[in-house]
Amino acid sequence: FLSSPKTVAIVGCPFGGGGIPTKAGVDKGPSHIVDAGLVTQLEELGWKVEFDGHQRFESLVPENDPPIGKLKNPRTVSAVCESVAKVVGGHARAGRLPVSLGGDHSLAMGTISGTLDAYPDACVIYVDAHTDINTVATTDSGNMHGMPVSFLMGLSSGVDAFAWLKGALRPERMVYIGLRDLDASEKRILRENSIRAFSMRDVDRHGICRVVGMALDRVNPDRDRPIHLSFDIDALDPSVAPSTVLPVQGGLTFREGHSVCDAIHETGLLVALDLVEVNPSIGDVKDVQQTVRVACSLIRTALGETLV
Ligand code: B3U
Ligand code: MN
Ligand code: MN
Repeated sequence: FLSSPKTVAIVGCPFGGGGIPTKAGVDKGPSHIVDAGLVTQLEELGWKVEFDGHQRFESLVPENDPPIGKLKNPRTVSAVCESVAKVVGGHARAGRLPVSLGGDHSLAMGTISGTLDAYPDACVIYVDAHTDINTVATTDSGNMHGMPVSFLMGLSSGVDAFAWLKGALRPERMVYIGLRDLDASEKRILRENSIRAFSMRDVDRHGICRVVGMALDRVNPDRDRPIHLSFDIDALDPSVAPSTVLPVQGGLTFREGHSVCDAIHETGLLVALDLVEVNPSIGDVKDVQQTVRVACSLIRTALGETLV
């Protein structure tokens, strides 16, 4: 295993095409997070920071993108994610730690593919209120931010537009933390594929530190695999992070969210990080400020900030 990256590459992904069409604005998340001072904050932690700019996806978007089955904007989502995979994979191969800012969580198809290209033995810790694992066959909404994991695991095959996606993520290399809002179809997919999932009930029972420990034991028993942390801000309770599209009561507290990031940092194995689903169009100015501030704080903690 390579020595841990010393340079962070911030990849702004202003994309909402996989989100809920009536709740626009998630594409403005990255600029808010960067404008809040993330680059300086990470430099102060001792990182070299390369701001890779906000990606420009306009030229990739097809003029006409009718649904494929239920899937909304499928060619657009695919093209954007393929591009993100190349950018993230490039940074990872160059020994930098990509921090991808969303944007909606369909982007995970790109970010996680990029990580797996560079580190085929990587594992994924997916922190979310949702499993985002609906397949082409099970999705009700057709919103692709509810589906990235099924594509990454090869459970949604047969869509030509996504032929580039390898589906190489193995179920035993991925684990969820923070779940509390699953479709019945998603519960079945978890069972059928033996995917380990820690819900808020597990956090209630065991405490967040034990949950993260058990999650790592599952995907990284010898603590020798690179880790991709994909953090959906809606894993946090809406009282902590209100400006997001799909708030669900009963989420992680401010400290619990940070404990996850802290524990992952402590492994020394973090190679890529996503922070997604911050939507500055939701809530008032204070809500947005609070959510953006929490997002920056989670990122800093995952990258080594300590309290004392
Ligand atoms: N499971 C629902 C709602 C949803 C879950 N996660 C996201 N959305 N991002 C769906 O639309 O698939
Ligand atoms: Mn998500
Ligand atoms: Mn979510």
